[in-house]
Amino acid sequence: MTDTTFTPRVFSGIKPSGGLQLGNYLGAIKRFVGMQGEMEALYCVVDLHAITVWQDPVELAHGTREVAAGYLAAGLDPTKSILFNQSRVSAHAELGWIFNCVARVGWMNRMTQFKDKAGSNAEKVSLGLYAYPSLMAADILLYHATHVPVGDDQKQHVELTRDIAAKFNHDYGVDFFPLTEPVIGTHAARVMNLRDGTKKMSKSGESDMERINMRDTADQIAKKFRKARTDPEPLPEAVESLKDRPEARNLVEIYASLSDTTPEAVIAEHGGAGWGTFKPALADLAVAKLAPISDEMTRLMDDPAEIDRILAEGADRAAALAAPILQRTYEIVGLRG
Ligand code: AQP
Repeated sequence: MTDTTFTPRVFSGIKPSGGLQLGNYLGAIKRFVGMQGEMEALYCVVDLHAITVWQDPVELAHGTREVAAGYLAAGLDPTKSILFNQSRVSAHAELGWIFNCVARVGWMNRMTQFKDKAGSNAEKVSLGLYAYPSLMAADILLYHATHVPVGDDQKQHVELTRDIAAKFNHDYGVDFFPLTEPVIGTHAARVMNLRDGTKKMSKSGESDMERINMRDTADQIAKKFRKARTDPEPLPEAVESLKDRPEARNLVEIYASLSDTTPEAVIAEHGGAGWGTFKPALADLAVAKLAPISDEMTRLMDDPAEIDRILAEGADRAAALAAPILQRTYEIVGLRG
Protein backbone atom coordinates (compact mmCIF):
# COMPACT_ATOMS: atom_id res chain seq x y z
CA MET A 1 0.00 0.00 0.00
CA THR A 2 1.16 3.56 -0.55
CA ASP A 3 0.88 6.14 2.24
CA THR A 4 1.36 9.14 0.02
CA THR A 5 -1.74 11.15 -0.85
CA PHE A 6 -1.95 11.67 -4.57
CA THR A 7 -3.91 14.49 -6.17
CA PRO A 8 -7.04 12.98 -7.76
CA ARG A 9 -6.50 12.71 -11.49
CA VAL A 10 -8.30 10.75 -14.21
CA PHE A 11 -6.69 9.04 -17.18
CA SER A 12 -8.39 6.88 -19.79
CA GLY A 13 -8.11 6.11 -23.48
CA ILE A 14 -9.55 4.38 -26.50
CA LYS A 15 -7.56 2.78 -29.28
CA PRO A 16 -8.23 3.78 -32.88
CA SER A 17 -8.49 0.21 -34.13
CA GLY A 18 -11.73 0.76 -36.06
CA GLY A 19 -14.84 2.91 -35.80
CA LEU A 20 -16.19 3.58 -32.31
CA GLN A 21 -18.93 1.18 -31.22
CA LEU A 22 -21.74 1.48 -28.68
CA GLY A 23 -19.71 -0.34 -25.98
CA ASN A 24 -16.95 2.27 -26.25
CA TYR A 25 -19.58 4.96 -25.83
CA LEU A 26 -21.56 3.49 -22.91
CA GLY A 27 -18.61 1.82 -21.14
CA ALA A 28 -16.17 4.68 -21.57
CA ILE A 29 -16.87 7.97 -23.40
CA LYS A 30 -20.26 8.74 -21.84
CA ARG A 31 -18.69 8.21 -18.44
CA PHE A 32 -15.66 10.36 -19.30
CA VAL A 33 -18.10 13.18 -20.02
CA GLY A 34 -19.96 12.48 -16.76
CA MET A 35 -16.72 12.77 -14.76
CA GLN A 36 -15.56 15.92 -16.55
CA GLY A 37 -15.03 18.72 -14.08
CA GLU A 38 -14.89 16.37 -11.05
CA MET A 39 -11.09 16.26 -11.18
CA GLU A 40 -8.24 16.95 -13.57
CA ALA A 41 -8.57 14.55 -16.50
CA LEU A 42 -6.55 13.30 -19.45
CA TYR A 43 -8.33 11.46 -22.26
CA CYS A 44 -6.07 9.86 -24.78
CA VAL A 45 -6.40 8.26 -28.21
CA VAL A 46 -4.07 5.32 -27.60
CA ASP A 47 -2.68 4.91 -31.09
CA LEU A 48 0.40 2.95 -29.92
CA HIS A 49 -2.00 0.28 -28.62
CA ALA A 50 -3.80 0.14 -31.97
CA ILE A 51 -0.64 -1.01 -33.80
CA THR A 52 -0.32 -4.11 -31.62
CA VAL A 53 -2.50 -5.47 -34.45
CA TRP A 54 -1.54 -4.36 -37.98
CA GLN A 55 -3.31 -1.17 -39.07
CA ASP A 56 -3.42 0.40 -42.48
CA PRO A 57 -1.42 3.65 -41.97
CA VAL A 58 -3.93 5.90 -43.73
CA GLU A 59 -6.85 4.37 -41.80
CA LEU A 60 -4.93 4.64 -38.52
CA ALA A 61 -4.41 8.39 -38.98
CA HIS A 62 -8.09 8.76 -39.90
CA GLY A 63 -9.17 6.54 -36.98
CA THR A 64 -7.16 8.61 -34.50
CA ARG A 65 -8.95 11.77 -35.61
CA GLU A 66 -12.28 9.95 -35.54
CA VAL A 67 -11.87 8.84 -31.91
CA ALA A 68 -10.90 12.43 -31.05
CA ALA A 69 -13.99 13.65 -32.92
CA GLY A 70 -16.06 11.15 -30.90
CA TYR A 71 -14.67 12.57 -27.65
CA LEU A 72 -15.46 16.13 -28.70
CA ALA A 73 -18.88 15.33 -30.18
CA ALA A 74 -19.95 13.47 -27.02
CA GLY A 75 -19.11 16.53 -24.92
CA LEU A 76 -15.48 16.42 -23.84
CA ASP A 77 -14.21 19.98 -23.75
CA PRO A 78 -10.49 20.50 -24.52
CA THR A 79 -10.44 23.48 -22.18
CA LYS A 80 -11.61 21.28 -19.29
CA SER A 81 -9.89 17.97 -20.11
CA ILE A 82 -6.56 17.27 -21.79
CA LEU A 83 -7.25 15.49 -25.10
CA PHE A 84 -4.31 14.07 -27.04
CA ASN A 85 -2.98 11.05 -28.87
CA GLN A 86 -0.48 8.81 -27.14
CA SER A 87 2.27 8.71 -29.79
CA ARG A 88 2.76 12.49 -29.50
CA VAL A 89 4.06 12.05 -25.92
CA SER A 90 7.14 9.82 -26.13
CA ALA A 91 7.26 9.40 -22.34
CA HIS A 92 4.51 6.73 -22.66
CA ALA A 93 6.85 4.43 -24.58
CA GLU A 94 9.79 5.26 -22.28
CA LEU A 95 7.92 4.41 -19.07
CA GLY A 96 6.39 1.42 -20.86
CA TRP A 97 9.89 -0.02 -21.31
CA ILE A 98 10.71 0.41 -17.64
CA PHE A 99 7.46 -1.36 -16.74
CA ASN A 100 8.32 -4.20 -19.14
CA CYS A 101 11.25 -4.75 -16.80
CA VAL A 102 9.01 -4.65 -13.70
CA ALA A 103 6.04 -6.76 -14.88
CA ARG A 104 6.43 -10.54 -14.77
CA VAL A 105 5.78 -12.89 -17.67
CA GLY A 106 3.47 -14.93 -15.41
CA TRP A 107 1.29 -11.86 -14.89
CA MET A 108 0.98 -11.31 -18.65
CA ASN A 109 0.10 -14.98 -19.14
CA ARG A 110 -2.99 -14.47 -17.01
CA MET A 111 -4.41 -11.62 -19.10
CA THR A 112 -7.72 -12.86 -20.50
CA GLN A 113 -7.84 -10.21 -23.23
CA PHE A 114 -4.56 -11.52 -24.66
CA LYS A 115 -5.90 -15.07 -24.61
CA ASP A 116 -9.13 -13.96 -26.32
CA LYS A 117 -7.36 -11.93 -28.99
CA ALA A 118 -4.50 -14.34 -29.65
CA GLY A 119 -6.72 -17.42 -29.53
CA SER A 120 -4.95 -20.44 -30.96
CA ASN A 121 -2.56 -18.14 -32.85
CA ALA A 122 -0.50 -17.00 -29.83
CA GLU A 123 2.87 -17.78 -31.47
CA LYS A 124 2.12 -15.52 -34.41
CA VAL A 125 0.75 -12.37 -32.75
CA SER A 126 3.00 -9.36 -32.10
CA LEU A 127 5.15 -9.07 -29.00
CA GLY A 128 3.42 -5.69 -28.56
CA LEU A 129 0.02 -7.36 -28.11
CA TYR A 130 1.48 -9.45 -25.30
CA ALA A 131 3.13 -6.45 -23.62
CA TYR A 132 0.11 -4.14 -24.14
CA PRO A 133 -0.97 -4.15 -20.45
CA SER A 134 2.44 -2.92 -19.37
CA LEU A 135 2.23 0.04 -21.78
CA MET A 136 -1.29 0.66 -20.45
CA ALA A 137 0.14 0.79 -16.92
CA ALA A 138 2.63 3.39 -18.18
CA ASP A 139 -0.18 5.45 -19.78
CA ILE A 140 -1.90 5.65 -16.40
CA LEU A 141 1.05 5.95 -14.01
CA LEU A 142 2.93 8.49 -16.14
CA TYR A 143 0.41 11.01 -14.82
CA HIS A 144 0.02 9.47 -11.36
CA ALA A 145 -3.62 8.96 -12.33
CA THR A 146 -5.74 7.84 -9.38
CA HIS A 147 -8.94 6.95 -11.28
CA VAL A 148 -9.43 5.15 -14.59
CA PRO A 149 -12.97 4.98 -16.01
CA VAL A 150 -13.13 1.84 -18.19
CA GLY A 151 -15.52 -0.86 -19.31
CA ASP A 152 -15.54 -4.08 -17.35
CA ASP A 153 -13.31 -5.79 -19.97
CA GLN A 154 -10.40 -3.55 -18.95
CA LYS A 155 -10.68 -4.12 -15.20
CA GLN A 156 -8.01 -6.82 -15.20
CA HIS A 157 -5.55 -4.47 -16.93
CA VAL A 158 -6.12 -1.77 -14.32
CA GLU A 159 -5.54 -4.37 -11.59
CA LEU A 160 -2.27 -5.27 -13.30
CA THR A 161 -1.39 -1.55 -13.29
CA ARG A 162 -1.76 -1.65 -9.50
CA ASP A 163 0.49 -4.73 -9.32
CA ILE A 164 3.16 -2.98 -11.39
CA ALA A 165 2.96 0.16 -9.24
CA ALA A 166 3.18 -1.90 -6.04
CA LYS A 167 6.15 -3.95 -7.29
CA PHE A 168 8.01 -0.85 -8.51
CA ASN A 169 7.43 0.87 -5.15
CA HIS A 170 8.53 -2.25 -3.28
CA ASP A 171 11.59 -3.05 -5.42
CA TYR A 172 12.97 0.49 -5.18
CA GLY A 173 11.82 1.19 -1.63
CA VAL A 174 9.75 4.20 -2.63
CA ASP A 175 6.17 5.37 -2.40
CA PHE A 176 6.17 6.89 -5.85
CA PHE A 177 3.35 5.41 -7.94
CA PRO A 178 -0.31 5.44 -6.78
CA LEU A 179 -2.47 2.33 -6.65
CA THR A 180 -4.99 3.41 -9.26
CA GLU A 181 -8.69 2.60 -8.96
CA PRO A 182 -10.69 1.28 -11.92
CA VAL A 183 -14.01 3.14 -12.13
CA ILE A 184 -16.53 0.77 -13.71
CA GLY A 185 -20.13 1.74 -14.52
CA THR A 186 -23.03 -0.04 -12.89
CA HIS A 187 -24.99 -0.71 -16.11
CA ALA A 188 -23.76 -1.63 -19.58
CA ALA A 189 -20.25 -1.95 -18.19
CA ARG A 190 -19.84 -4.78 -20.70
CA VAL A 191 -22.07 -4.29 -23.72
CA MET A 192 -22.43 -7.64 -25.42
CA ASN A 193 -22.27 -8.66 -29.05
CA LEU A 194 -25.75 -8.50 -30.66
CA ARG A 195 -25.35 -11.94 -32.26
CA ASP A 196 -23.90 -13.73 -29.23
CA GLY A 197 -24.72 -12.51 -25.73
CA THR A 198 -21.71 -14.30 -24.25
CA LYS A 199 -19.13 -12.19 -26.16
CA LYS A 200 -18.48 -8.49 -25.76
CA MET A 201 -19.22 -5.99 -28.49
CA SER A 202 -15.96 -4.95 -30.19
CA LYS A 203 -14.83 -2.59 -32.94
CA SER A 204 -12.95 -5.40 -34.60
CA GLY A 205 -15.56 -8.17 -34.24
CA GLU A 206 -15.98 -10.23 -37.42
CA SER A 207 -19.45 -9.15 -38.49
CA ASP A 208 -20.78 -5.61 -38.63
CA MET A 209 -24.17 -6.97 -37.52
CA GLU A 210 -22.65 -7.77 -34.09
CA ARG A 211 -22.24 -4.15 -33.13
CA ILE A 212 -23.81 -0.72 -33.26
CA ASN A 213 -21.24 1.70 -34.67
CA MET A 214 -21.37 5.28 -33.47
CA ARG A 215 -21.69 6.38 -37.08
CA ASP A 216 -24.36 3.91 -38.18
CA THR A 217 -27.43 5.43 -39.86
CA ALA A 218 -30.89 5.21 -38.27
CA ASP A 219 -31.77 2.42 -40.73
CA GLN A 220 -28.66 0.43 -39.85
CA ILE A 221 -29.35 0.79 -36.12
CA ALA A 222 -32.97 -0.31 -36.53
CA LYS A 223 -31.94 -3.29 -38.68
CA LYS A 224 -29.22 -4.43 -36.27
CA PHE A 225 -31.52 -4.32 -33.24
CA ARG A 226 -34.31 -6.03 -35.24
CA LYS A 227 -31.94 -8.86 -36.14
CA ALA A 228 -30.27 -8.99 -32.71
CA ARG A 229 -30.36 -12.49 -31.32
CA THR A 230 -32.89 -13.02 -28.50
CA ASP A 231 -34.71 -15.93 -26.92
CA PRO A 232 -38.42 -16.42 -27.76
CA GLU A 233 -39.75 -15.29 -24.35
CA PRO A 234 -41.12 -11.76 -23.84
CA LEU A 235 -39.41 -9.42 -21.37
CA PRO A 236 -39.93 -10.68 -17.81
CA GLU A 237 -41.83 -8.86 -15.07
CA ALA A 238 -38.78 -8.89 -12.74
CA VAL A 239 -35.17 -8.04 -13.48
CA GLU A 240 -33.88 -11.16 -11.66
CA SER A 241 -35.47 -13.31 -14.36
CA LEU A 242 -32.94 -11.89 -16.86
CA LYS A 243 -30.13 -13.72 -15.08
CA ASP A 244 -29.89 -16.64 -17.49
CA ARG A 245 -30.98 -14.69 -20.55
CA PRO A 246 -27.76 -12.94 -21.68
CA GLU A 247 -29.13 -11.47 -24.93
CA ALA A 248 -32.31 -10.15 -23.29
CA ARG A 249 -30.32 -8.75 -20.38
CA ASN A 250 -27.93 -7.01 -22.78
CA LEU A 251 -30.73 -5.20 -24.62
CA VAL A 252 -32.34 -4.13 -21.34
CA GLU A 253 -28.99 -2.85 -20.03
CA ILE A 254 -28.35 -0.92 -23.24
CA TYR A 255 -31.81 0.64 -22.96
CA ALA A 256 -31.20 1.54 -19.31
CA SER A 257 -27.82 3.07 -20.00
CA LEU A 258 -28.97 5.07 -23.04
CA SER A 259 -31.91 6.46 -21.07
CA ASP A 260 -29.88 7.09 -17.87
CA THR A 261 -32.09 4.82 -15.84
CA THR A 262 -31.83 1.32 -14.35
CA PRO A 263 -32.73 -2.13 -15.69
CA GLU A 264 -35.38 -2.24 -12.93
CA ALA A 265 -37.02 0.90 -14.33
CA VAL A 266 -36.88 -0.49 -17.89
CA ILE A 267 -38.54 -3.70 -16.74
CA ALA A 268 -41.14 -1.73 -14.79
CA GLU A 269 -42.04 0.05 -18.02
CA HIS A 270 -41.59 -2.73 -20.59
CA GLY A 271 -42.01 -5.97 -18.59
CA GLY A 272 -44.22 -8.41 -20.52
CA ALA A 273 -43.51 -6.71 -23.88
CA GLY A 274 -42.56 -8.87 -26.85
CA TRP A 275 -39.46 -8.20 -28.94
CA GLY A 276 -41.58 -6.80 -31.75
CA THR A 277 -42.42 -3.90 -29.43
CA PHE A 278 -39.22 -3.54 -27.39
CA LYS A 279 -36.66 -3.70 -30.20
CA PRO A 280 -38.16 -0.78 -32.20
CA ALA A 281 -38.39 1.26 -28.96
CA LEU A 282 -34.72 0.51 -28.28
CA ALA A 283 -33.76 1.44 -31.85
CA ASP A 284 -35.63 4.77 -31.60
CA LEU A 285 -33.92 5.56 -28.31
CA ALA A 286 -30.48 4.67 -29.70
CA VAL A 287 -31.01 6.83 -32.78
CA ALA A 288 -32.21 9.76 -30.64
CA LYS A 289 -29.08 9.54 -28.46
CA LEU A 290 -26.47 8.65 -31.08
CA ALA A 291 -27.53 10.65 -34.15
CA PRO A 292 -26.59 14.08 -32.70
CA ILE A 293 -23.15 12.72 -31.73
CA SER A 294 -22.67 11.10 -35.11
CA ASP A 295 -23.72 14.30 -36.94
CA GLU A 296 -21.30 16.35 -34.86
CA MET A 297 -18.51 13.83 -35.58
CA THR A 298 -19.15 14.25 -39.30
CA ARG A 299 -18.95 18.02 -38.94
CA LEU A 300 -15.71 17.85 -36.95
CA MET A 301 -14.14 15.39 -39.39
CA ASP A 302 -14.55 18.00 -42.14
CA ASP A 303 -11.78 19.98 -40.47
CA PRO A 304 -8.98 17.48 -39.69
CA ALA A 305 -6.46 20.29 -39.16
CA GLU A 306 -8.51 21.58 -36.24
CA ILE A 307 -8.62 18.11 -34.66
CA ASP A 308 -4.83 17.82 -35.10
CA ARG A 309 -4.41 21.23 -33.49
CA ILE A 310 -6.45 20.17 -30.44
CA LEU A 311 -4.49 16.90 -30.12
CA ALA A 312 -1.12 18.64 -30.45
CA GLU A 313 -2.05 21.28 -27.86
CA GLY A 314 -3.28 18.56 -25.49
CA ALA A 315 -0.06 16.61 -26.05
CA ASP A 316 2.02 19.61 -25.01
CA ARG A 317 0.03 19.87 -21.77
CA ALA A 318 0.27 16.12 -21.15
CA ALA A 319 4.02 16.08 -21.84
CA ALA A 320 4.53 18.86 -19.29
CA LEU A 321 2.77 16.77 -16.61
CA ALA A 322 4.65 13.61 -17.61
CA ALA A 323 8.19 15.04 -17.77
CA PRO A 324 8.90 15.38 -14.02
CA ILE A 325 7.35 11.98 -13.28
CA LEU A 326 9.49 10.26 -15.93
CA GLN A 327 12.59 12.15 -14.78
CA ARG A 328 12.03 11.07 -11.18
CA THR A 329 11.42 7.47 -12.34
CA TYR A 330 14.78 7.52 -14.14
CA GLU A 331 16.46 8.83 -10.97
CA ILE A 332 14.81 6.15 -8.79
CA VAL A 333 15.89 3.39 -11.19
CA GLY A 334 19.44 4.78 -11.44
CA LEU A 335 19.28 5.83 -15.07
CA ARG A 336 20.18 9.36 -13.98
CA GLY A 337 22.76 10.06 -11.30
N1 AQP B 1 -18.43 -3.93 -25.21
C1 AQP B 1 -18.01 -3.01 -24.35
N2 AQP B 1 -18.76 -2.67 -23.28
C2 AQP B 1 -18.34 -1.73 -22.40
N3 AQP B 1 -17.17 -1.06 -22.54
C3 AQP B 1 -16.40 -1.36 -23.61
N4 AQP B 1 -15.22 -0.89 -24.05
C4 AQP B 1 -14.86 -1.53 -25.18
N5 AQP B 1 -15.80 -2.41 -25.52
C5 AQP B 1 -16.77 -2.34 -24.56
C6 AQP B 1 -14.48 0.13 -23.34
O1 AQP B 1 -14.05 1.11 -24.28
C7 AQP B 1 -12.78 1.63 -23.86
C8 AQP B 1 -11.82 1.60 -24.98
O2 AQP B 1 -11.51 0.31 -25.37
P1 AQP B 1 -10.32 0.10 -26.39
O3 AQP B 1 -10.69 0.62 -27.71
O4 AQP B 1 -9.07 0.65 -25.91
O5 AQP B 1 -10.12 -1.44 -26.36
P2 AQP B 1 -11.13 -2.61 -26.34
O6 AQP B 1 -11.71 -2.76 -24.97
O7 AQP B 1 -10.38 -3.80 -26.87
O8 AQP B 1 -12.25 -2.13 -27.35
P3 AQP B 1 -12.79 -2.84 -28.62
O9 AQP B 1 -13.87 -2.00 -29.19
O10 AQP B 1 -13.14 -4.26 -28.29
O11 AQP B 1 -11.58 -2.78 -29.63
P4 AQP B 1 -10.87 -3.91 -30.46
O12 AQP B 1 -11.94 -4.70 -31.14
O13 AQP B 1 -9.99 -3.23 -31.45
O14 AQP B 1 -10.08 -4.71 -29.48
C9 AQP B 1 -12.32 0.77 -22.66
O15 AQP B 1 -12.62 1.48 -21.46
C10 AQP B 1 -13.19 -0.44 -22.77
O16 AQP B 1 -13.41 -1.05 -21.50
